[in-house]
Amino acid sequence: MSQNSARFIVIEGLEGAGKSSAVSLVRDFIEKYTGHAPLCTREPGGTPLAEKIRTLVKTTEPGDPLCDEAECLLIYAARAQLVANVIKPALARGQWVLGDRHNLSSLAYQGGGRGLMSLVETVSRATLGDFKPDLTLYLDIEPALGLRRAARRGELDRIEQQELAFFERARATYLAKAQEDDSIVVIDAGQDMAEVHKDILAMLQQRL
Ligand code: T5A
Repeated sequence: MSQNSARFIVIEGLEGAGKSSAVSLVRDFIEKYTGHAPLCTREPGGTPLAEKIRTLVKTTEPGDPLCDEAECLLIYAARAQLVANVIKPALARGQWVLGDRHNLSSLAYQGGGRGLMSLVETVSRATLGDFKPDLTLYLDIEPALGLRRAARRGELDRIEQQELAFFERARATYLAKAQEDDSIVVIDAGQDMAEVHKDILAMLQQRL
């Protein structure tokens, strides 16, 4: 694999969509396809500083609720760190990068869910410019089903405790963005895991 053919692939979806197992599947596929393991990242997070921001974003501070604008800006601060210090250097040295969430999450959650699309677009342009994934697999799930799956794992975090309508708006934004952008592929994540994985592999074989 030549240096400049390294790609940035991202898995997206609402809570409980099955991103964790999809990441393992895609990581193994990339390793077989390129002969090298990809660098795996998660957002928010993925650098020491960005992981601290992740904790701030996921937890509730008693008496000092995180306002929507601060949530958005914190997430972009974490992403700017990750892109500058981890993702771009990896791609530059020829290593593929596999992301568990990236900018599309902000468009969906902060833009669609919180109604801050104008802020999201402004900060996205200012921090990322035209940098974007080569391919995004969006695992589409009914929010109620995804949240039931997520709840089975234990206590829900600050964002997971939002009302269902928040996730409905986020999902609608994911689907609208996928319609506009050829590099975003929608996978039906409401199926059995085996079916979801079959669809992911078929799509990877076709796209790569
Ligand atoms: N956020 C993040 C923003 O608001 N804006 C942003 O820009 C970014 C980057 C991150 C939080 O931050 C928000 C979104 C999030 O709320 P997170 O922990 O990284 O938090 O993300 P989550 O979506 O919360 O991660 P989850 O672990 O909940 O989702 P997954 O990874 O999609 O779910 P997964 O794979 O663990 O599956 C959940 C359960 O369902 C089962 C699994 O076995 C597991 O038990 N499952 C299935 N069961 C039946 N059939 C299937 N097909 C199944 N697939 C999975």
